Amino acid sequence: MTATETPAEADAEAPAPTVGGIGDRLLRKEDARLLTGEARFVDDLQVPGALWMALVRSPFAHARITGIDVGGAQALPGVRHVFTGADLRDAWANPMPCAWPVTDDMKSPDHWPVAVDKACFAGDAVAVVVADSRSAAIDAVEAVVVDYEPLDVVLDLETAATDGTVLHEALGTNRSFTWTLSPDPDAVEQAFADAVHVVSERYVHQRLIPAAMEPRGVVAVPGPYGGGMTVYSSTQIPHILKVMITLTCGVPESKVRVIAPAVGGGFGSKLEVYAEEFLAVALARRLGLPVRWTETRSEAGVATIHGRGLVQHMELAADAQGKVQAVRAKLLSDMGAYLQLVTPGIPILGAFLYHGVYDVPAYHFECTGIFTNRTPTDAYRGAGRPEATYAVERAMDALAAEVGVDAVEIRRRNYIAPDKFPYASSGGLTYDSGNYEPTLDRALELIGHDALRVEQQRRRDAGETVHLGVGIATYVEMCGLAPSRVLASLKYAAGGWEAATVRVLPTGSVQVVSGTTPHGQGHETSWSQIVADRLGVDPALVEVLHSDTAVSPMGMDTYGSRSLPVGGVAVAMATDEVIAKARRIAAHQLECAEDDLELVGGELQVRGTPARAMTLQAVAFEAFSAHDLPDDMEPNLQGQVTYDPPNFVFPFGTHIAVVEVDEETGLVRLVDYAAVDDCGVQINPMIVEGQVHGGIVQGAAQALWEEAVYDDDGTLQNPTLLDYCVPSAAEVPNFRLDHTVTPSPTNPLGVKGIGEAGTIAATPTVVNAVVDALSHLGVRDIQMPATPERVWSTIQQARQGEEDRS
Ligand code: MCN
Repeated sequence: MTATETPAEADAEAPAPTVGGIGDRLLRKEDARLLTGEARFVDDLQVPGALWMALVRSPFAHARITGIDVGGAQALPGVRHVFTGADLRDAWANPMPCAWPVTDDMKSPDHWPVAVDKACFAGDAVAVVVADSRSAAIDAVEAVVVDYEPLDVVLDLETAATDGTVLHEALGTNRSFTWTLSPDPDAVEQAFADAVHVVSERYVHQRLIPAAMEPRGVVAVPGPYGGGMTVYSSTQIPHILKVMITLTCGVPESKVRVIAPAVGGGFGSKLEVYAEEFLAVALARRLGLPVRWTETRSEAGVATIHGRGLVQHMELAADAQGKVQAVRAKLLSDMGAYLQLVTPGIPILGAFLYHGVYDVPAYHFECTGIFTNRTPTDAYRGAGRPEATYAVERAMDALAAEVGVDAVEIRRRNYIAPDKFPYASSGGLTYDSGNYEPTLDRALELIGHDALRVEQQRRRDAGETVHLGVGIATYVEMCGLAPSRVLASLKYAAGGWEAATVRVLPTGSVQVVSGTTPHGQGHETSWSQIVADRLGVDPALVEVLHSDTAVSPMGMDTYGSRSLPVGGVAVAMATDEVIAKARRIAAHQLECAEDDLELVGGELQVRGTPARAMTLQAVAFEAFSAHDLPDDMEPNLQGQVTYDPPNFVFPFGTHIAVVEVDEETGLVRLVDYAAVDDCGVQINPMIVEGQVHGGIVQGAAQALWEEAVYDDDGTLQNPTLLDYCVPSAAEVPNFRLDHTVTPSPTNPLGVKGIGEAGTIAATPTVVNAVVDALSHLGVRDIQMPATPERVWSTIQQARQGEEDRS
């Protein structure tokens, strides 16, 4: 398949897949152990003799620490030690890392696992208790007496940008960096000067709490290497964590083993290295005993990174027909109190996408990172790309209103035409493949768009007070992080490759070692399908090992919807190496030319005489016994690949939401939703749909329900799930899903990622629907989340505005 195909066309053409091969809806191998309780999460681990750690956290968002009295806590039963930041100063080889210094002059304060002089956000650790039991450690936290001198807080981004109170005195400013992408500033100026229509909007992305099902946890166990450390962590990135433990704690890397056991979701929040991980290692080292910690839910609200948190100024310049000629996006992005692992890079991941799926000749993007007295921000599902998609898709609706056409028409006029791919965007990226209009057409059909518009008008004409709104967004995202050279040009410290080993064991089963770290995405199933499809074996014969740096020493882990387009592709390539080697062995044994062999159903057969054949199992045993191999061949049946992709991949799609908004109460109900996504070739359509389902709910949650709410002193008001509104199945309708298939030409599987797509699309889709429902009342925008109170107030303001104008 080379062009876009609907599923029906693709099925008609493709050869029948093997059972459990590429394209099959194989049930997830992982699920039995997850559903039966067999899976072991960090907190389930039995570690004899382990001490428990609990952290004393600042209740103030900004306060000087003038004294800490640990005496009372130290005297409590079961308490072994209480350490302050000063006590631990010599435990660190370096401050905690930020691996993405986006500009040469980026400012970053030293960030220690336990604060020394002052606390910079409510939740910042100021001391740590080590005790025999978890309850003893938690109780002792209450007995540590800390003297604080509260300081003025820096909370508002726009105020902080102009300085005033400076959070980190040594930096002299709250601005960490300004990053600019402006390939042709004159062209942008000219386009705005010539524009017939200009849209200028300000959008605010509230902070979100990632709220993975499993809070974080860590266990650090001295050994097994002399002077070494085994670390169990609920992390998405065991490989990166291993490097960072060495850099921060000074344990030689060859002596560190990191294991991510079963991990209950992360959504980017576990693409992180945290104070508690370094503390557990440092304390286990100092005390010579295992040290462990499990986060509580309300602790997670303040101590695990937050997502989003930015203000966008978005401008479009368009001609008389509404064809966009230039985009100008300026951002203030909330870093929180410190830079975590990739905090400054998050807005940069969206920087290239503020013109979205539209053919826009001139482009300007700039982002300033601001320090505030709040929990640090970092990657949260979509990381930069939901924000970009929100800005452009909301602004396109505003442009439609300005030009006087509908949301469908403005998009059709501006899409990048399918014959322009690969498309060199004005932002500097090359979009690999795309065909946007079929996803719009199919989504309109699925949702019954024309009938909805009739019903919307009927309700308005009848003077009903529950209004119908239809919101549309077409998105494109860049994922499959990433070509290492591109990451280098963006100043990201690490590479973007992925490693895989595939070996056929002597008795015929297949072992895959992957550098990816699944935490809900079903890699064991997908990777088995890729291998089974190529080898022609049963996927049940394939075992996938991962998430343990001693088993899988090479890897770059799971984030940025990279696992399939980088890690899965590496698995496919390693399988091809196995096949090439098996051919040589079989040709040698069967005394034929390699080209005469074909691989059919797990057997290498001589073309035309299928009785002359060797099963892969027989070939593997020959490789193992090594009695009669071709000259110069190593005795194994194994392929090993480290794959660095040549480009990102660019999934896309169109989502449509239908909402009902009650004018009298402000209540919004999400009543229907259609999503037509294109992630290239699908390995397992059922997993793809699951990813889209979860993604949509997460994106809709930003639009309607979720927000980290702070008071004026910088205290988080809703850290628990009683107050923080994570939606359940009850809040969402059944989704209508379909897809098109436009393969990526940049990898041999033709795949693109899907892990973040739903979240990227859903937020603007739902907000567009809410605004559409109320547009006849004069509402042009609404602040997220669109809670009943906020919707109601917005309607009143719009009414007041209309009255003032008349
Ligand atoms: N897939 C497929 N065919 C495609 C694309 C994907 O069959 N064309 C399958 C893959 O084989 C894989 C799954 O879909 O089994 C997701 O693949 P991919 O898009 O490569 O994404 P990753 O595996 O790299 O997952 C990361 C992504 C991110 S960045 C976040 S955040 C996220 C997400 O995945 N967090 C999740 N999905 C999550 N799902 C769960 N349950 N929990 C999280 O924390």
